[in-house]
Amino acid sequence: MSKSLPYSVKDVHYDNAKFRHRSFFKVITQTLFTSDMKRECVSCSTGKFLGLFMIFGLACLMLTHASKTPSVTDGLSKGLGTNEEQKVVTDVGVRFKKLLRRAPRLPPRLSGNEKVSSGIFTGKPNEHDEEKWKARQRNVKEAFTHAWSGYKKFAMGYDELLPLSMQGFDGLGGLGATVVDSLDTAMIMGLEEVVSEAGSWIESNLLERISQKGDVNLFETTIRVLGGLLSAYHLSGGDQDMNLANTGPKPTIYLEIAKNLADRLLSAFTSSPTPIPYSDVLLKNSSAHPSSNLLSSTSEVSTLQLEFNYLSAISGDPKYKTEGMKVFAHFKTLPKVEGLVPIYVSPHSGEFIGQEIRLGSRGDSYYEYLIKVWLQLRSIQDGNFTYLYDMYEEAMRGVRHLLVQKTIPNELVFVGELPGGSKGSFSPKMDHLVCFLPGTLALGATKGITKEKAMKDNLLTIEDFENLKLAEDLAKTCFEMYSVTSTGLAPEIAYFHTKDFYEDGLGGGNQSSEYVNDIIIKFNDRHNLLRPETVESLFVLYRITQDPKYREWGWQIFQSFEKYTKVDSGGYTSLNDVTTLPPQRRDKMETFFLGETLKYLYLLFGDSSVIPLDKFVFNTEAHPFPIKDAIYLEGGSNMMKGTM
Ligand code: DMJ
Repeated sequence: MSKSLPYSVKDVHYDNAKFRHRSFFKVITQTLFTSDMKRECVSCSTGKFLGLFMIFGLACLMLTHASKTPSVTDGLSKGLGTNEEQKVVTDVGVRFKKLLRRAPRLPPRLSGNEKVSSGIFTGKPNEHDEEKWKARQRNVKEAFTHAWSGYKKFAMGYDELLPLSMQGFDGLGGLGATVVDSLDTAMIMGLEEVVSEAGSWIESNLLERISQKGDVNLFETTIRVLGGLLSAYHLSGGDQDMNLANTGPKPTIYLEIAKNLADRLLSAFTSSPTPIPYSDVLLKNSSAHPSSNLLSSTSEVSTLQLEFNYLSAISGDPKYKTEGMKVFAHFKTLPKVEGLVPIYVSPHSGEFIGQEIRLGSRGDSYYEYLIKVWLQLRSIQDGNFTYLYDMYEEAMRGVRHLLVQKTIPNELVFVGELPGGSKGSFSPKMDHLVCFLPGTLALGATKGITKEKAMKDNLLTIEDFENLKLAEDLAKTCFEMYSVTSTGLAPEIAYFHTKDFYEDGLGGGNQSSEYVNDIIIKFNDRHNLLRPETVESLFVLYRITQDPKYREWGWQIFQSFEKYTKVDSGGYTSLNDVTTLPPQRRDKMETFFLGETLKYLYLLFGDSSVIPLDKFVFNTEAHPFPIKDAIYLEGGSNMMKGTM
């Protein structure tokens, strides 16, 4: 990985004064000094004195409100703001010096990006802003409490709440998935009562459920239940770093259950004749079998490793990591299309099946885990896992080359699909699931630190900049998929108007959106399942770029969830159609609304030092695991021993 370029040439195009924002003071002074009044004033000596006095005073005002055009320095320090930076803003002399050595300006940011922005970046958000975001964060916490109260009242111990029919439903094998998926969100939010209720339920019921239940999906159980237990273990003080839970069971309880569950899940690997695990596990007798079409999804078999690696690290038993990592080692050897892979793989032959390539369903988190597993393991490796980074980089080049297109008429950037592989035609279709990608791209570019720091330390390559640019462009498209609808909520799938594709009369319903002709929403795709991917990306992009517009976008989305998905009796519900008002409701609260959507919104509106992205990696279900050199060292003897 080259570390040579401080920034891409693309980032310093030109300085076009026409587009630059002019402050109120500039407008006043410029008007004043070109008017007759100015000429009359300077024609007498009092006038001259007054004129000079005014010039001096106005110059001071201009300097203290110095040009708000985003410059390299401004753009990068936005939202950061130390006390020192704040002082500089009010210190005319220092400000003047700063002005003299101002770095080249970035291209102006225009239109859509600015329309919901809270203002031009001026360094640290002011006190009013901070209070505003704290209040908004409290709103998210209240939403979580409302969601949990509905679940507790009507569905405690079931996988999911059906909020309209006010009952529980076991759609994920019957392990009380909502309880486990919600627990670490409650810990992060400091909701002790929920931590205690969820923790006690887990302690009293989960082991028994695991030993008695039948079929579960390997991937869903790993990311939601195993992932939830592992982050609860960490956040409650399991490996001693932090303790966000003053209540609930001891961390070793979570670890014990996690190991029991993972031991059974391992049968999906050990029963398969290849390194590709079967998709389903019969928990009660630790046996596994393939799905009905005999295939596994590419994303499913490659989205287990963060969890299994961390479990190996904290249990001291390398078997979980060994099995999980065989999948990636095997994928490394398979042929790909510019790093992109088909969405099905056979556990019997170990080969990819079919040609279909997409970053939506069945493809998505393969790409996410390539970079996240590398981030998790990179500090202990002797280069052993560099291939993951290489596979990720190659895949992102493939995305940029084969899948990225722009819409007509407004040039929204989207990531389409190749239903027939590289030789088939391009489909301008994007699942909402693809909206995980902006966050992953940004994380992959800076490795979790801010863009400002990465640039200062010369860490970004041209490819990193290209990935960051794509991340920002795509995040905007994902946000517009919400804005374009009548409800302000995104559909499950969107199509995009291109030179080869358009269908009339299928807009999102919000006629005031300028993208109503760019985004096409087919009848069958109009539902919303309370999914997290867009707010996940907004959270990561806010942490990395510090651009406040991502918070504002997140706030708009949150308000729409509040307005259209909240159920009075408790909980939130999926919708059938986001394009009509009032929207028809679906009667299901997915576990990831509590595990992911509300967690990411809460973190987006909060202090950036909570769960920092260079010290934690979030699994695909938003459960954070620590990245610590020592605990991931190869071999059981070097791993931190479970404290049981
Ligand atoms: C979650 O279970 C995970 O984020 C997964 O990777 C994709 N689907 C859902 C959320 O939409």
